[in-house]
This record gives sequence, structure tokens and C-alpha cells, in this order.
Amino acid sequence: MSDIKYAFGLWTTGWQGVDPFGDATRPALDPAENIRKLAELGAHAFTFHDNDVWPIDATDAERAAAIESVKKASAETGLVCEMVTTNTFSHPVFKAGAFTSNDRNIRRYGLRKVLKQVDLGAELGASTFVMWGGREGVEYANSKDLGTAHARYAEGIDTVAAYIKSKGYDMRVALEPKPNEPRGDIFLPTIGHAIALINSLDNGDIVGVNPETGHEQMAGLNYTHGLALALYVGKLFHIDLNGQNGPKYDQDLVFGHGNLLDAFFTVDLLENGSPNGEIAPYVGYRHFDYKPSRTEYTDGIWESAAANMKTYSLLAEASKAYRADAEVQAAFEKAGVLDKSATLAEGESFESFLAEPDEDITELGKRHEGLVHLHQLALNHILG
Ligand code: 3MF
Ligand code: MG
Ligand code: MG
Ligand code: MG
Repeated sequence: MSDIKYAFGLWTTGWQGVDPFGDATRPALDPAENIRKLAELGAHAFTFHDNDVWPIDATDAERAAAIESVKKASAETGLVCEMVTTNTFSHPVFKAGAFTSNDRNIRRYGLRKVLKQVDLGAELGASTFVMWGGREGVEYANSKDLGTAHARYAEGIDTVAAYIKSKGYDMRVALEPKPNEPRGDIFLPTIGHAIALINSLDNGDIVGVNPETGHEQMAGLNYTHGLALALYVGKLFHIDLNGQNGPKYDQDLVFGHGNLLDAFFTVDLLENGSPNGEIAPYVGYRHFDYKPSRTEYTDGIWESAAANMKTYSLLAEASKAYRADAEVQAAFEKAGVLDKSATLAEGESFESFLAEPDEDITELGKRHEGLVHLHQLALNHILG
């Protein structure tokens, strides 16, 4: 599986363990050191928010020095920057949102912060710009005009895309849906919501999604199905892989350390596409957005980073063996999974279709799909 390229956010391995109830359990990690360690572990790329590398109140000189240090580590190690994103959630100015704040000055500040990071991303060669609107939402239903909030969200995203085009950057925008946390309800809570808004944009052709495993599972949704829809409509521009155990707080576990079965089918779809080829394999970095658990000290950062890549590689190998297994292919065939026929014949008229006698539903009702057998075959491969 040596052709799989792995990427990590600097905020993942850089997380010190601060949570709503507890202080940091680990010392701060210098971004350049972070890059060097990730390269040593065999990762291929890194991603970052502006404020993962310099503080929001940095002077221009401090910002420039911080960027220089990251560029140097990147050049020395060969770890490339594949995506950048903006922190529009930590500072109190963003407590009620950036693009959807009711205050125009806050919206203007937020948009400028984002556009500056777009410029830096282009300079570093990033091909994706991720936008996670973590504070774009409410706790109280009457906090925002819900029409205007969505209009402003759309305006902000469209402006970022228009800016990228005006500069001629080779970059696409990927929206990251999340149902809640830190807001009670976040706008664009799911992949489907995000795609619906994208379809309303003037510059939606360069806007897609960056779905995160845990975010979809927090909403009780099937992550692999969300990826499949995004791939099917050509909107899967980036991915955030991690682990989650059902609907609860955003766990950000190592990939596969939550719902392992779904992790397998996620990898199977990304690596192999859909069984009959309707969906092609995913092209792009396998990007991890996880958190080294706060129970772990500094060694645990690198053990957990390596665990993401190890788990993904093992599942990728298992998925290849699963697809190559003749018994699996026979079970697919039996279940009808490989059939790509359309329901109506080419050019078939409504009249002739409706005039046909009904099918024998008693006989059709006896169809044995063999799905439990097929699923057990998948399990056999996962469990080796
Ligand atoms: C929060 C997230 C974010 C986004 C990040 C990238 C801090 O749950 O997943 O991580 O992934 O902002 O845009
Ligand atoms: Mg997340
Ligand atoms: Mg998460
Ligand atoms: Mg994420």
C-alpha cells in the first residue's frame, strides 16, 4: 500500500489535551518539530490553521518568522502542505460566528482573515482550502434570522471561491459539516446540507466537502454513505479521517479505534470504489483529523499518529483481499450488487411501461439476498 499518501493536521499531533473540563496534559509542540516528527513517521503531507502556527495577535514580523520556520521544516523533510484552513472559532470575536455573525464588522474581519490564509495556502502549494464553520450556529433558536444567516454563509463561501478564481490559484474549497459542538446547532450540519448550499452558489464549481468520520457519526449517520454521495456528485474534495463511537461528543479517536466495521467500508470505498465501478476510487490525501488522547504523554502523540496510518494500511490490505476473493464476488453477484442496469429501458415510453403486466411478487418475495453470508466474508477479511 505504499502508494497511499497520508496527511495530518498540525493541530492534531499538536493538541495539548485541553478540554472543557481539563487543562493541558502535554507541553506545547513547535510546528516545525511537529512537521519533522510526522515526516519521520512516514507521513507525506501536513495541513494547518493560521493560528496553529502563529497566535492571532502576532505582529507581521512574528507571523513571517513562524511561516519561515514551517517552510524550512517542509523543505528539509519533503513533507508538503496539501491543505490550509482558518481558525474562525477560538477568539472571543467569533463567539457568535464569523460569516454568520449578526455584526457586519465581525463578518468583514473573519472574511479578511480567511482570504489572507487563502493567499498563504497558494504560496505553499496547497490545493485545498477547508472551511469548518465551528461557530456558525446558535444555542438559541431566535439568535439569528435563519434566512439571512444562510444567505451570509453563502455570500462568504462564494466570496472565498471568487477570490481564488480572481487570483488564478489552483485551489478548491472544501466545506466541513458538523452537527454540533461547540455550538448547540451548527449550520451545514451534514454532507447533504453542505451540498445543498453549494448548489446555490455562483462559484460552486470549485466548492465541495471535507467530511469527517466522527462528525457524521455524531449525527447517527453512516459516514461511508456520505462519502459515497459526495463522490457520486463529484464533490468529495478532501477527507478528515478519525474514530468515533456513536452519537456523543466529538471523540477524534485514532482512525478505526471507534466504529471499526464502518472504518473498513470507508477504506474499501476510498481505495476500491464501489463494487461494480459506478463510483471510482478516491484520489487525494488520506488526511487524519484526530486527537492523541489526553491520557497520553508525548510518546503517545507519535504512537497514535502512527496508529492512524497503520490501521488505514491494514484495512486497505484487507479490502484488497476482500475484493479479490472469488467467494465475495460470487456473493456480490448473487445479491445483485454488480448489476448496473437502469430500471427503465433506453427510450421506453411511460405508456408501454405502465401497460406491462405486474411482476410475480410472490416469487420475487422469495429472493434470497445472501447478505449475512456476504457480510461475514467481509468480517473474515477484517479479522484476518
Ligand atoms: C472540529 C474539526 C476542525 C476542522 C478544522 C479544519 C479543528 O471538529 O474537525 O478541527 O477539521 O478546523 O478546517
Ligand atoms: Mg472534528
Ligand atoms: Mg472530530
Ligand atoms: Mg475536522
